[in-house]
Amino acid sequence: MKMRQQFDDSAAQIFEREGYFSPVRVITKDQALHYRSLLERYEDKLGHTVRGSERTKPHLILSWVDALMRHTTILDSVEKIMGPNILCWNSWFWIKEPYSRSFVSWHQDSNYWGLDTDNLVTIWLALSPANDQSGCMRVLPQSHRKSSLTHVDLYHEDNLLTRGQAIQDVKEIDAVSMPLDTGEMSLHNIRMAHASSPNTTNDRRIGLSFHYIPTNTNQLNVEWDTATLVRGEDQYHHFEESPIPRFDLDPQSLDFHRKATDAMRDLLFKGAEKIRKTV
Ligand SMILES: O=C(O)CCC(=O)C(=O)O
Repeated sequence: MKMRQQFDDSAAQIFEREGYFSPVRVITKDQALHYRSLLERYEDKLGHTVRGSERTKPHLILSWVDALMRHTTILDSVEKIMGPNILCWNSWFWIKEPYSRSFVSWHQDSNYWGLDTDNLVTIWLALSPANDQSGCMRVLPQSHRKSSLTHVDLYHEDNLLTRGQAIQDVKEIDAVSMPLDTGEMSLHNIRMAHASSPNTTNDRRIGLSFHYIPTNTNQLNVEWDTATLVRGEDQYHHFEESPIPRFDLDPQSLDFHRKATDAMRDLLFKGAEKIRKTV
């Protein structure tokens, strides 16, 4: 596939056919380094690197993540895929420390997010170099066209996925890497099978993902879920509208973040209780 730097109409056609597109420049390297320094300042305040619920929905408590979630280049790209009415359902930090064994097993997010849309787009923004050495994402082209693949929960301490969900019969030879320079993003569909390997470099591999859905999406697996309207109009109100942090760690947002990340944890473990007891 020819790599382009802009998500234009022909890129949108490639996305629809292949299930992914990469790379697209969103911010300059210097801007990305600035955002990385804000993340690391937050980690200094926490006294540890982000973990657990701190990885989930950081746009609710960090105003710079909220701003990135609304970046025009990102939203213009997403609009080409799903039209003008867009919610951001979730964001996540995906960090692999230098020489860490952290990995992500092959999985399709559609399998456990409970959303009734095939149109969710994940944006993965690199705040440091993501390449084969640092463990960039790999995808199985066109896997978004296949019906749901069978996953098993393998619970591995180095797996960045909560349950270690894994598709087992993947032919690695069919996989394609999505290397990103600092400040670039990749896009992939919710049904796309994807994975990543450990970081063998001396720098952190830092990704920030945003997950956008059309406003008519329903949450089928839990009673209560949250999302933020980032463009257009929401005529459906299927999700509780999230408050916007006025500044980093806005006390008004901290409680909401706690409730929203508890709900997300329940969602991610839904259906896994039986297996959980046996591991
Ligand atoms: O960061 C990674 O390596 C995997 C990220 C991922 O699974 C996702 O963004 O859905």
